[in-house]
Amino acid sequence: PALEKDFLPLYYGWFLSKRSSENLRKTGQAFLDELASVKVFKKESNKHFGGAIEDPKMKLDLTSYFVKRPPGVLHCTTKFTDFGKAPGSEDYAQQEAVKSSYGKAFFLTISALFITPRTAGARVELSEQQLLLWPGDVDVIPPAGSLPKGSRAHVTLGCASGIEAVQTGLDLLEFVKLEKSGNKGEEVGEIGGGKLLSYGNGMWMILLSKKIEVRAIFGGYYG
Ligand code: ACK
Repeated sequence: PALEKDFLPLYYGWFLSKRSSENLRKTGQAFLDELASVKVFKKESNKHFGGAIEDPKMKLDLTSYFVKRPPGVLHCTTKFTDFGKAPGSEDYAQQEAVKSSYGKAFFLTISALFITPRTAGARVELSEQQLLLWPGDVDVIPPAGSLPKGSRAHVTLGCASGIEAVQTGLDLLEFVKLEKSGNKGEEVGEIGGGKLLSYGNGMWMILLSKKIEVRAIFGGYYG
């Protein structure tokens, strides 16, 4: 038996393999490049992504707009434990599913990519088994309240200057909240990977016609 409490990580999550990370980054970049050349997006983008364009005649460079990109391999956070300081950390770490899955390999399904004026991310569709590792207290957006379990599951691909990565999951919850309230997004056409939806306020999502499977190891990040 341990004499001291376990040292908890900064966060738990699934860490994509190097190859899956590279592929997902590439797919994300291709999405940004293609989106930037879509007419309706260009028309709208001045308003929401204006910071990225100096000359309005120039193509918006979304890759440099989302200038803060996660270093190393990409991940999907399950629980942000903040080295044990975050509420519910100990409970989460003690769960049987968390302990028995630690270090195990998974396939995650990416069903959509999204951007907002703050963040770019990939939406993760969790299986029943994967939902066992999902905390009960993170799919909450005040004042709308709780959204279905796993609603927040995402991989951050990039953040605009001055925006922290925590925002990506909050932005995804905002999409889900809009969906719940009847705004399923306006279909504005097909681009390379699937159906492009506009939710207003600079929120865009592409529903992948072919979902992406990524390999990932469940574990903790200690920084
Ligand atoms: O992109 P992410 O999911 O958002 O992955 C990073 C990771 O933890 C390391 O910063 C996420 N994160 C940061 N703060 C929080 C928080 N308060 N709640 C949930 N996730 C967080 C961040």
